[in-house]
Amino acid sequence: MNRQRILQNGALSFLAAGALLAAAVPLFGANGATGSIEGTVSIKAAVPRDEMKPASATSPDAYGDGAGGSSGREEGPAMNESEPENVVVYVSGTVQGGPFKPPAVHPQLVQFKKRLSPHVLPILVGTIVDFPNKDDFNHNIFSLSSVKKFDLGLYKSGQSKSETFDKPGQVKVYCNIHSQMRAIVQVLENPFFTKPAASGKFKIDAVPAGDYELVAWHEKFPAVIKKVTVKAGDSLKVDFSFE
Ligand SMILES: [Cu+2]
Repeated sequence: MNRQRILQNGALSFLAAGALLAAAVPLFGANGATGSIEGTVSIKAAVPRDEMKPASATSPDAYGDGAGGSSGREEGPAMNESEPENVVVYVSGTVQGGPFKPPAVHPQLVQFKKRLSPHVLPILVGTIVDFPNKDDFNHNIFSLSSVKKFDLGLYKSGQSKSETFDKPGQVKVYCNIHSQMRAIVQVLENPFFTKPAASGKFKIDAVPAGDYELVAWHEKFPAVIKKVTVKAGDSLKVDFSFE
C-alpha cells in the first residue's frame, strides 16, 4: 500500500521507470550534480621523526636559535605526526562551480603550550587564518615559504593576528622564539578537501560530478594520487595507504 502511494510521487516513479542512476542528475540540476568521496587513509610506514625534534643549544635548526628549545622539550605532549589527522585528502586543480568563497569564520592556528595547532591546516585559497596566542608568554609567528612569506612580529598572551593566504601551495609556519613550534598550511585551489579522523576515515561531500585527481598528502611521504570519477548522486569509495 505504502509503496503504491510512494510510486505516485512524480520523481520516484521516474526512477522506478527503469532509469539508471543517471536519472538522479536532473534532480540536482544539470550544472549542480554532485557526488561524494569517502574512504580510509592508513599510515603503514614508520614516519621519520628527525625534523620534528625541538632544537637545542647543541642542535639548532635553520628556523630557530635554539633558545627555549630545551625547556620546550619538557612541556606539552610529543607531536605524533604519523596520525591520519595530519593527512590532507583533496581534489587537485580546478573544479567547476568556482571561484569558491573562503569561509567567513576564519580557521585558526593556535599558539598553546609552545605548540602550533593543528599541525596541518588545509584551507581554500583566499582564506584568512587567525593566529591567537593562548600562552602566557610571547610568540613570533613567521614563514619563509615562497607561497606566503610573512612575519606577525612578537605579540603577547590574549592577542591574535591574521594573515590572508592568497596563493595555492604549501606554507611552513614557525615561531621565531620556540623552534619546536611548527605547522603547515596547505593552501588549496578548491574547497573539496578534508583531514581524516583519527580512525583514518574521511568524506568529502558535494563534489561536482567529473574526472579528478584525488590526492592524499602527508608531509613525510610522497603524495599518493588516484584518478577518480565522481558521479552525481553517488558515493565513491577510495582508500589510501602510505607504505
Ligand atoms: Cu613561540
